Amino acid sequence: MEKKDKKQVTPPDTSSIPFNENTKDIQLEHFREEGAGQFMTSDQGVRLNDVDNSLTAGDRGPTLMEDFLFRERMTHLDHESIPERVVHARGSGAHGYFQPYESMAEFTKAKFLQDPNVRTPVFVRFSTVVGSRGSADTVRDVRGFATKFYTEDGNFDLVGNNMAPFFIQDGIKFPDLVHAIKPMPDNEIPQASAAHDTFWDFASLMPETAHMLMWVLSDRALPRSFRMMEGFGVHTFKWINKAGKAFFVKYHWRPLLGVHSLVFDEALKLAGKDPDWLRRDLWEAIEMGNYPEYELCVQLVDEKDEHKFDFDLLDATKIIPEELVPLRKVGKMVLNRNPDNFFAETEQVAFHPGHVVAGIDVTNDPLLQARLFSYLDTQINRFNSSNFNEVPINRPVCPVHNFNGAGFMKQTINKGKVNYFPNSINNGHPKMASEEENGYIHHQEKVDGHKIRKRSKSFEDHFSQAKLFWNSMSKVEQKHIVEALHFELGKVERKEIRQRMVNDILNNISHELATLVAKGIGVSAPDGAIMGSVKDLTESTKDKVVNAVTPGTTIQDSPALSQERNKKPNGIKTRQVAILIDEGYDYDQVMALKDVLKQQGAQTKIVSMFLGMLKSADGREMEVDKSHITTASVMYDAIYIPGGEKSVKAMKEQGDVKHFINEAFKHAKPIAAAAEAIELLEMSEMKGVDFSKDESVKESMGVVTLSKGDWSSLATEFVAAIAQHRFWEREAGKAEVAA
Ligand code: HDE
Repeated sequence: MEKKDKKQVTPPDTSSIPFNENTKDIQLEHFREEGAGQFMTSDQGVRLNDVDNSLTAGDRGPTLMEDFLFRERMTHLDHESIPERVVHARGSGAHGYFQPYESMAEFTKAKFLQDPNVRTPVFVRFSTVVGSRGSADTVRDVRGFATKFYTEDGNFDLVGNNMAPFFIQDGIKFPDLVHAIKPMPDNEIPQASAAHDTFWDFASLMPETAHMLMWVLSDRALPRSFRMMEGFGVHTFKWINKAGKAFFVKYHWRPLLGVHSLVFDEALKLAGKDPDWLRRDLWEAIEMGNYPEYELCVQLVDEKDEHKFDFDLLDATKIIPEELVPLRKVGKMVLNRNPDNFFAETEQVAFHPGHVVAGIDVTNDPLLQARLFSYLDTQINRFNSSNFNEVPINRPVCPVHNFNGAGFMKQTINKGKVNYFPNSINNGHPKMASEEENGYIHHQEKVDGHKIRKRSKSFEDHFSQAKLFWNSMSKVEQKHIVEALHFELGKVERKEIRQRMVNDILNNISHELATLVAKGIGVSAPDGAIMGSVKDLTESTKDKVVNAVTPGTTIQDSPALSQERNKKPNGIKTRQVAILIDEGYDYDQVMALKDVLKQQGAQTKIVSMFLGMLKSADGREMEVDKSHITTASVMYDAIYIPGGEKSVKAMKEQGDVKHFINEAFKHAKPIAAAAEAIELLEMSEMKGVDFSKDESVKESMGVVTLSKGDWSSLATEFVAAIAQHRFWEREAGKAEVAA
């Protein structure tokens, strides 16, 4: 049982950055227009008099060809969309800023990382990968985490994911991967899901996917919120300092609210109840001033240590375990403004891993090299023009002077007679920048070899890190991976694919995993472990933190990979709590918890059968926020049911209330009840919970109750339970994994 000490609830370590008088806030002055108080005009600025009626010949006659106003309006509608992104089509964006904690000059000359008093504007787009633009937010999938830094030295794009490795090693396999995971080519089924024959056929034949599969099958594929999700740059990049010294660098984004996930059943239900779950959560948090915050951290490796690892730093299916190279904090990103226009900003933002600034360079990772081609190419397809960089959301904050501009949708009007270089007519301007003037200079690297089409030998090991991931999970997380495979492979119609996944992929990761999965998907369990069982490892190294390991060491357990084992006391800020009541509720019991939850930064919603004002037992009134039909337990992190004889009696007859409670319990969420409301819980399906009553507050498997006495003690215990997020002991017994 993984039980944390509940009393240790302290606010998150926000490592705040003071906004002192010297702070320079670089402004993103993009062209924004508001229609308030203005006349409506045509595209040419002509004031309009009637946009309700077409120009017709007579009262009931045909529309005239000459109706240029109608044609202008209709043409715009007909052309209102651009091709959706082939992957990462569904996304949500936000503006904010990034500020370093200290100068990184020792490692990079990138200007935005030099001065802790400079705030650089950013735009972030979070996305799902597989589904189309209208698909649901909560599906099992990788999430994109792409950040555009508008630095004084030009735009830097950090185009990452919420998972640290990737499926494949060489970009030439990307079209196959995308085709396999996208819906089937004949019937376009299923939408936004990997659970079909083509994806698992491909995966079962491609052992290099093994490590990433573990991540995608883990709880990380079901983030509770974009605000509670890690980000990773995936590839190894390079930083170069003023002296020309290079360091290998891996990027990590750490959310200050901690990393939390949904359970799969909850994610499936949310996809129907609120397909915009993650988008709405991000938008509303920013509107309410609860700005999402992430710390940028890096793992830095000296160039001379490149070959000291038992994997290749250029292989994007590998991570550098944090126990080998610890994370170093660089600065903080705060997302504090919603976009004004979804299309103009979130849809039109164009990222590219090749958008780098002086002090940052790419490496020879073959996956990254392929991306350097693909992103420019895909933007040209989306915009039908190479001038996408002139669209406001993509424009740098620093001046742009070059001769690239002609072509579709040119925005800037460049003046002068010269559009070539070198020239003498314009005194050689615009001119080249020297290294001292922050001119971009690629880091020099000796490259010498034969032209070959062959994978490097150092890329051959596909299973060690998949094993490491499996070994590092808590028991509950391992159980979730097994259940995810029961679902994903259970949807595969061809038995030979299911069997191949078990024999050729899973059994190479863990014999135990392969056996548990085989049991649930109707195929035979493999005979024996091909590469040795991990059972002993799982038992012996679990919960031990391995520190200060030097490069070259092979590690068997990385607690940092586990969300559960790595959980920090992050408080309950922005958690959603439903308070279930009906007429005759106890007003004081509602307010006692509502006030404390609010103080701690959580949000409460009063839920009842119908909307409107609801009378308490002593005649005071309260407004209902959500009716049963408009909400569901899956939209909350926790629930509270106050007493009041009449209220509880009414709710005992309401199927929706019973379902609400049972579902929250099944999803391992904290539940609190006061006085008579405890009877409601006793009637529910809460196996194993201790309801024996006394006069002090009681917590049993995340169910917090108090029959009478001081309601503030109920509030304190409930806050501690919400901070724990989920109570996995309720899942025990369902499928004992790795036991
Ligand atoms: Fe992408 N990817 N990708 N990708 N990717 C795109 O570019 C591609 C990869 C990622 O919010 C596309 O503008 C190739 C890794 C994000 O606008 C496209 C390869 C990582 C986004 C493309 C990869 C990513 C994209 C589609 C393998 C994590 C959304 C639309 C060689 C480091 C950005 C677009 C946004 C989008 C190609 C692999 C992250 C087609 C060829 C690894 C977050 O260009």
